Amino acid sequence: MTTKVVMIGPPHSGKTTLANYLADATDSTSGEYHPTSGVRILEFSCNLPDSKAVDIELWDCGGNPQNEPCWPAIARGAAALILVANADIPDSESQFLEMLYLRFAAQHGLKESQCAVFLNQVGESTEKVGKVPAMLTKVPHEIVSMENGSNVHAAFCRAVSSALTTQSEEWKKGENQILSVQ
Ligand SMILES: Nc1nc2c(ncn2[C@@H]2O[C@H](COP(=O)(O)OP(=O)(O)OP(=O)(O)O)[C@@H](O)[C@H]2O)c(=O)[nH]1
Ligand SMILES: [Mg+2]
Repeated sequence: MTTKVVMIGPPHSGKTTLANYLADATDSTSGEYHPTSGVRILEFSCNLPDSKAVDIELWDCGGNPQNEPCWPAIARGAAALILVANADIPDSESQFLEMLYLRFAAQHGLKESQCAVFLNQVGESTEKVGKVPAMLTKVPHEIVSMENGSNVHAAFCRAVSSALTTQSEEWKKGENQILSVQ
């Protein structure tokens, strides 16, 4: 079974760069900015901490709000949501992140533990880390940096592992509820 993971966040926050890196795509180092129009889907496999390999379908969404008409279709059936933000979280991005969380997680029944905020530290690591928006304080968040490489893979695997654990707990709860009314 393939696990659908949706990655979204403000434009230019580094989603495509991170997604290419995770999928080992060859064009990950060009450095040029090409805004993602709509969504790109990358497929790869991920080794979870319990050594289980999981097939991933990573939906790298363009952060431009003009893509909004596609959001419900993109969100449908996702097991995990990764919000990517610039590590300093400018005020202008805070509300946008909260809105994305509502649209992609809350409205589709994803629990906090099925979501993650990646605070992407671009360039030198002296950049100040901003305050996580109020609505997202209970969502696990991690500082990620392409500059120091390997923590991106580890953060991604942790997010997927947590999402899948929660998903199977929710399924079990649902089954038990059905059995209890029969
Ligand atoms: N040096 C460096 N540059 C980065 C890093 N992450 C992103 N960039 C650069 O920042 C720019 C934007 O990155 P993208 O990954 O295309 O941003 P995006 O979030 O996919 O943007 P949209 O598709 O418009 O939503 C590109 O020029 C990248 O090369 C990083 O970790 N280090
Ligand atoms: Mg992009």
